[in-house]
Amino acid sequence: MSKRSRSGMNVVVAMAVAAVIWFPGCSGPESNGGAGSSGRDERPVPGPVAIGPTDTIAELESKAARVVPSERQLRWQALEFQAFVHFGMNTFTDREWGEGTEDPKLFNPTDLDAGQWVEAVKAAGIRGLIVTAKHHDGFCLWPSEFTDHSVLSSPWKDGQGDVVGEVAAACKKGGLKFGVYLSPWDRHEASYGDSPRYNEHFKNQLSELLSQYGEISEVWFDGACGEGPNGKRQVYDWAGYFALIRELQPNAVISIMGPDARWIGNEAGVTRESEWSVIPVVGFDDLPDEKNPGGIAHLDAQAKDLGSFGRIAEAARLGGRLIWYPGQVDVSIRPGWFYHASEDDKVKPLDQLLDIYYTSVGGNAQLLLNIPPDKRGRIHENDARRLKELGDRLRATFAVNLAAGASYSGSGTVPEGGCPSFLFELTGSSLFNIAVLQENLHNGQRIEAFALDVWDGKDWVETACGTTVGWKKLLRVPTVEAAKVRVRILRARGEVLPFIRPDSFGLHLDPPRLPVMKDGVKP
Ligand code: FUL
Repeated sequence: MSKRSRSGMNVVVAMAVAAVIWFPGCSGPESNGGAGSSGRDERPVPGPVAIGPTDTIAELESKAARVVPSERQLRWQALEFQAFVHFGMNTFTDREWGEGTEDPKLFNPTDLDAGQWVEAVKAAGIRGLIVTAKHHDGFCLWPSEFTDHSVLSSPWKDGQGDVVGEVAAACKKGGLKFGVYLSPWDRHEASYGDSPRYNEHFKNQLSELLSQYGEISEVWFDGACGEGPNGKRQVYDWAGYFALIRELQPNAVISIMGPDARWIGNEAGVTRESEWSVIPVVGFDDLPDEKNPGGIAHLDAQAKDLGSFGRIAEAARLGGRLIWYPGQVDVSIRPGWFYHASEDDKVKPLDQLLDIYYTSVGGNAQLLLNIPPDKRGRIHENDARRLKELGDRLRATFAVNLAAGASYSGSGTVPEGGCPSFLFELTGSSLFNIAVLQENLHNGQRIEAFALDVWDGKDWVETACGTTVGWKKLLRVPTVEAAKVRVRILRARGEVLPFIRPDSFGLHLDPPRLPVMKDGVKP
C-alpha cells in the first residue's frame, strides 16, 4: 500500500556533474575525501536551501553540506526507536481496512491495559509510542464530539472510555513520548469528499487530539486513500492542518504526509544502502502558495535514490531546493498492522527484528515497529516475549562501549595521496563485532563513503566500509580483537571538519555473534 508514490523525477544528470560523481570502492586511498578549503560559506542552514541551474558543482556541494535539521527533527531522530500501535475497529472485525459502516457495538476490549502496552514496548528499548486514534474506517478511539462513530457509542466502559486518554496517561507515567496516527482518509464521515466541510471536520478532530492529551510528540498522517476513480475525491487542506499543529503543538513532528519526516518507501523494514536526510526536491504538492515553508515536498518516497549528488544536480537543473527530511521505517512485528489471532505464531523472529533494527536505527532512519494489541486490549504474550528478547539482546550488546575512554585524534587535512582519518586508541585490547559511527548533525550530513580499519599489530586491516552515516551507522563486523581503530573518510561533502562525533563512536560485543570454536566454546 503505497503512501507516497508520486511520479518520480527525471533522473538524467548533467554530463558535467556525472563526470565528478565518484562511486566509492572501499579501500580508495586515492579518493579526495571531499576536503579542501574553498572559502565557501559553511554556516549551517536549518531549512530549505534554494538550488538552481547556475550553481557550480562546488556551490551545490557546499549547500548540501550546510543543510541541518530543526531542533524538533533532531529530538525526533534521537528517539531512534518507537512503537506503532494499530488498534481499533479492525481489531474486532479481524480486518486490515474497515468500510466505515461497522457497528460501534463491536468495539469492546475485555481487559484493555495501556500500562501493559507501555511496559511491553519499553522492554524492547522503545522510547515513544504512536497510537491509531482514527484509521481509515473513521472509528475514533477518543470520544470526539464531532462524530458518533467512536468509543462513545461502544459498549466498552459503557461508552465512557477513552483509549487515547488512557494511552497518553500510560506513556506519560512510563516516560514514553506519545504520538497520534490520524488517517485523513475517512470512510465513515459523511462530509468526506465535500472538501471544505471535511477539512473543517478534520481540523476539529485534530484540535481535540492536540489540546486534550498533553504533549504530542508526533502526528502521523497516512497518505493511503482507497477511493477509486468514481469514489469521493477530497482535496486536503494540508497547509491548514500543519498550521494548526504548529500552533497547538509546536514541538510535534509531522510525519509521512508532512514536512518533518518521510516514509522510507516500503513496509518491510528495509532502508537504502545510502540513506540521506538532505533531500533535493522540486515543487510543492497540494499547496497553492509556494511560499508556505511547511509544505509537503514533491517527492517519490519510493525512489531508489533520494539524495545522491546526482539527484541534487538534477534538482538544481530544475530549480529546486534542499531540505532536511529524515526517513522513518514503519514495519509490523506481525504480517498485518492489526491483530489477527491467526497470526499469533507469525511474530517476526528475533534475528529478523535485529536485522531490521541494525539497518534502520543503524542506517540513518528511525524505526517505528508496529505491535498490535489483541481483542482483550493487551499486547499478546508472544509479541511481548519477543520484545523482551529484542531488548535483552540490544542491552547485552550496547550496555558497554569498549571505545569509552579511547584517546581520539582526527584531522580534517588530507595527507598526500590519502584521506582524512580519525584514530581511536582504546584503553586496552578489546574483542568486538559491532561498530557505531555518528555524524554531528549540527554540521549537517556530509559523509558519502567511509572505511573502518583495525590495527592488527603490524598493519591496518580494513574490516568494513559503507556510504552514508548520518544520525547513526551500525556496522556488524566479524569478531576481532584490537587496541586501535581508524575511520577513514573516503568521500564527503564540504569541508572535513571533526564531523564524526568522538563522544558517540562505539565498539561493542554482541555475544551470540562470537564464532563458536571447535570444542563448542566461544573465545
Ligand atoms: C498504510 C495503511 O493503509 C495501513 O493500514 C497502515 O495503517 C499503514 C501503517 O499505513 O498506509
